Amino acid sequence: MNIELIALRELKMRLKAPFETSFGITHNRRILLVEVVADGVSGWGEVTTGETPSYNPETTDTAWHVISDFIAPLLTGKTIDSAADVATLVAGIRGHEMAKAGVENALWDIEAQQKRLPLAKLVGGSWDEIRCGVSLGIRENPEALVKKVAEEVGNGYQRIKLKIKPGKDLEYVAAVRKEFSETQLSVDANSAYTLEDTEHLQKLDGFHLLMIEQPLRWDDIHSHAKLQKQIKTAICLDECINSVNDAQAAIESGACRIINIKLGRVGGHSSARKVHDMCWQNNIPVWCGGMLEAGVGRAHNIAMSTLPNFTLPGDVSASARYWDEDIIEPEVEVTPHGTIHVPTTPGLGYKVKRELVEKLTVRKRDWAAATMLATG
Ligand code: OSB
Ligand code: MG
Repeated sequence: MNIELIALRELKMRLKAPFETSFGITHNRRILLVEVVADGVSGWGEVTTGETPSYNPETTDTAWHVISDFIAPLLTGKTIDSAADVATLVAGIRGHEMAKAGVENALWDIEAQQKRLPLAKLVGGSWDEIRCGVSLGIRENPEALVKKVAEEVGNGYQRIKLKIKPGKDLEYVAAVRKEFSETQLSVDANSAYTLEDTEHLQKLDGFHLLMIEQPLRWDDIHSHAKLQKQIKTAICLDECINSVNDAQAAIESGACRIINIKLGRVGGHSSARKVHDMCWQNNIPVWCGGMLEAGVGRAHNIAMSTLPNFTLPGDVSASARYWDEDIIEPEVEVTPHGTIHVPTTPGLGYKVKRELVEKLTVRKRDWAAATMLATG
């Protein structure tokens, strides 16, 4: 694959409803899209950073910087055998997994088109339908949360995840569990607690939750291992897992019984597959986490979720939950039994709506290989 062009753009997209986590409220997304052209074939990737460095250290602006000043100049004009080679080429750049993933994943889309394979098949997936859950932001009161849960259970979602933080936890979970005794429920703390809250967190054991996601510090596997020994509820790590090495450290130390794989957080499809395999070999089930993605990121998440050890419902849900109009067609839709049918056409399986993308773009920059400039 001869990388002829890399185009980076920022889109401004308004969420249909604000999303509140323990670290803040998001109204508008600043989304970076990467389009790569190799051998005349165009592929798309999405950078899944937040606007602020509160989930992980990356932001829309750090990714813009790292892609513009390091990744795009490094890759433009290079010839590679497969998309997975991108990870090796950018290995000298430390961290910035989401920036790297945005570019690497665009090349996976291209490789899948060239091989006439759906992306899901190229990454090694086997499911033809994936299981979906929803992640619900923090609400003003338990009643409002119960109402939202009822709506999403009614839509067919197979697992409901509640965002929690100190002061907005037990009472909310209790209210939901009271109304929904059979529903698969989990909670996500986004690092809002410390080991000093152990006794408090033990109280969650009474609600037979599927898991508690990332209760402690974003970079602290060791403390999660201590906590897991003292609570019955399975810990699922999110923020702590940026590589297969992190997954191994977490598994070997007993820091979690489940792992949430986010394609951006681990650096793209090649790394995600390694994390998946490490978990699979150790009987740790995985599921696909979400970052309030637009359609391109969502499509990549669907492909990844077809790997065999993705046995728990992920946070990959319908486009219409986030956007008035998504940037892909068809939009991502969820069946009444809470699944998404995996596309079977080559590449991403969804078409990027170029006109809409253009309309939403607030800045754009591209890099063309020298040979391409010469030939126009
Ligand atoms: O921790 O999973 C998380 C959104 C932004 C940052 C972190 C997280 C989330 C979500 C939303 O839970 C998942 C989604 O619906 O995309
Ligand atoms: Mg999470």
